[in-house]
Amino acid sequence: MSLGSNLGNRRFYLEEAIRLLDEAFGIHYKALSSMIETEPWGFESTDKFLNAVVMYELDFPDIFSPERAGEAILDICKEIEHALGRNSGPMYDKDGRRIYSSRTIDIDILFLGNERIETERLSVPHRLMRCRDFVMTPLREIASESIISTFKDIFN
Ligand code: PH2
Ligand code: MG
Ligand code: MG
Repeated sequence: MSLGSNLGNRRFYLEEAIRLLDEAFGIHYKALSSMIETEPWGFESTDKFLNAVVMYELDFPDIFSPERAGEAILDICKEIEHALGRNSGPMYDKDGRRIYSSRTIDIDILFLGNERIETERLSVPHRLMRCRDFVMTPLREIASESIISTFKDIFN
């Protein structure tokens, strides 16, 4: 998962998000990248980001489809974002393009094992990560061999 904050005590929000993810999943994360300061990507703001990537080793019952597991994880991410004061949902311009804004915390799913998922709410692997250094730099620190070899196009 990718974590980003550019409002308030950014390190606190990242650490608190990780603590709440550990609590929600009932396990400690498997790997955590360094926290890096980055310029806002895709929108104008003087508020720089703190970004990190965290990895969990999650087991879902076999009766869960990857889509259902992914959406359950997405719900957990959204709940934690809300609990940490992220107030607005996604906004779009008149052409349907995403408008980004500053936030206390953003938690995005990057991969779910080797799955590829497309639902109305979720695309996995995350569509934009390969053009986002703020994701790829911390991700490269912790990505498993299995993820790197399955998604060579992303890591190239
Ligand atoms: N997240 C965005 C848009 N732009 N820029 C940086 N540096 N870090 C982010 O986490 C980020 C962004 C959309 O979620
Ligand atoms: Mg995001
Ligand atoms: Mg998000």
